[in-house]
Amino acid sequence: MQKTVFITGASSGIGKACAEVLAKAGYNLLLCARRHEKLVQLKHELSNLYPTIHIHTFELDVRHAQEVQQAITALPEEWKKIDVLINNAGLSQGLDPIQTGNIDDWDRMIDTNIKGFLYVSRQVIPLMEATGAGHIVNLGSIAGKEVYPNGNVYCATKHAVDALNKAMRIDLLPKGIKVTGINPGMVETEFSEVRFKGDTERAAHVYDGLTPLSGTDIAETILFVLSRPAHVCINDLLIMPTAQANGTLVNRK
Ligand code: NDP
Ligand code: 8X3
Repeated sequence: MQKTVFITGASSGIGKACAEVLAKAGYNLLLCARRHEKLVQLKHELSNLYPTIHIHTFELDVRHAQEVQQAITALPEEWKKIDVLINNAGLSQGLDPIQTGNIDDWDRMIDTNIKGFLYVSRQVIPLMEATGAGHIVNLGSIAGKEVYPNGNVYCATKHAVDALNKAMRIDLLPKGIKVTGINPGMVETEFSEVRFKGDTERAAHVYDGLTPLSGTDIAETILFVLSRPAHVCINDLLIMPTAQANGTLVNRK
């Protein structure tokens, strides 16, 4: 039977790549993001490529608890059987020392990466519970394992994801729901452009002299994780470009 994956933040980067890779693998796709027009375009492309799968898209800002609750409650019944949740929506804003940090940036990161992640999980887990199975994949980061200069609040949000990933695994143990943390190093997506608020030149320099990971690298890893047998759960994965040793050390040519 075809499985359904719900991907948050599927309009670009890792989330979009997950949609592409999992569509090819035969999953039905439930996709959300704020930029709904991008999801509509993606649906169009993937439906043409893979006519046997079903795709449902909706606009959602994960920062608003009530909006999340209403959107998921309002899903057509056939879309409430969710086999896999990929908690991917997230962002970084700014790269400043804590003493001069921008409080709006902090709020945006905390509201999206921690609170939004929790709001979506809170609505989806009971749906999985009802079916007695499921797999939740949480996008953490190397920033959730280490702290790097000026990463302060972004790193804190990803450390929270790391803690909640472990917490979910404990709480959901009796429910037969798998929980996996995927923690990438540098992945070239819209991430740096968003961090630097549209400064494309600054964003492009992040990857100077090295080959970063691509969204597809992460999506293919997630497909591997999802395709393990029922008795196997990959709990936590750290995945880096070969040219990156840790949160601060990269080898640029
Ligand atoms: P992108 O900026 O390319 O994608 C981020 C996605 O999140 C977009 O689809 C965006 O959609 C969505 N999103 C952001 N805010 C919200 C919101 N409030 N509500 C709903 N959706 C939202 O970056 P990445 O693909 O790189 O990031 C995906 C995840 O991977 C993030 O959690 C990030 O922290 C993590 N990560 C990224 C790494 C990297 O180096 N790129 C490394 C490690 C982890 P829209 O704007 O349309 O709402
Ligand atoms: C994104 C990777 O190194 O910018 O989480 O924190 S990093």
